[in-house]
Amino acid sequence: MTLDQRRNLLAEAVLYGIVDFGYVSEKDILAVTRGLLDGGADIIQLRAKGIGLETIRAAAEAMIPLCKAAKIPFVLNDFPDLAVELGADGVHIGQDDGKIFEVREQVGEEMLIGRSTHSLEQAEKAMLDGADYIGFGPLFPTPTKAGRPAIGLEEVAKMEAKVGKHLAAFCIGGIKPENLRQIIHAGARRCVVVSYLLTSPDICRATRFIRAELEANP
Ligand code: TZP
Ligand code: MG
Repeated sequence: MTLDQRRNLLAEAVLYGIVDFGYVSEKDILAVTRGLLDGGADIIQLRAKGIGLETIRAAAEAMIPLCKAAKIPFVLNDFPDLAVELGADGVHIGQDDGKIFEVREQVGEEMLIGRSTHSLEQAEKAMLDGADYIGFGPLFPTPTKAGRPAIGLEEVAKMEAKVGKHLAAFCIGGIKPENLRQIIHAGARRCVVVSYLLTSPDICRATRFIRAELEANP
């Protein structure tokens, strides 16, 4: 995928899915990835905290062909060097994973860089520092990132006006059908959903539902 294709897909993206080893066992990686893709996720990330590099590499190598076939960007959480080696479309880094310009030097000009942000200030800084997209959250308390205080919904509109106008900004954290309308009403246009999708009995159907809601409420 060229950089232009990656950027165009990102610009259109509304739903970002994550295959998170906290919820998915190794043997289910492919089925879960397929469920997210078939349900209409616009981007897929592999997130594997505390997992050995070889296991991460194997999971990524299984997921990448599926993402390629679906023409959906594959993003690796952490590990910029491995992202380059795998030919990932993007790398996602947190606030403690170094400066964006340093990661840019590692991954080159062709790869998307996403940054986790937890406040309006961090979101603006990530944009100015050259992130291609941001995650903004958690909006609600979430077991996926336990212990991190929720931002709350008042910040969403401010973030969308200052940052989301200029780059893809995905709201994240505790998002599920029960609060989806609420976040859309607060101004969110794009989101990342992890635990709700990954613990759904039918991942494809759950993904389709979230996507349809996001599209129906622009
Ligand atoms: N960053 C901020 S909140 C979060 C991450 C990775 C977790 C999102 O997962 P969930 O299960 O959708 O709350
Ligand atoms: Mg990280």
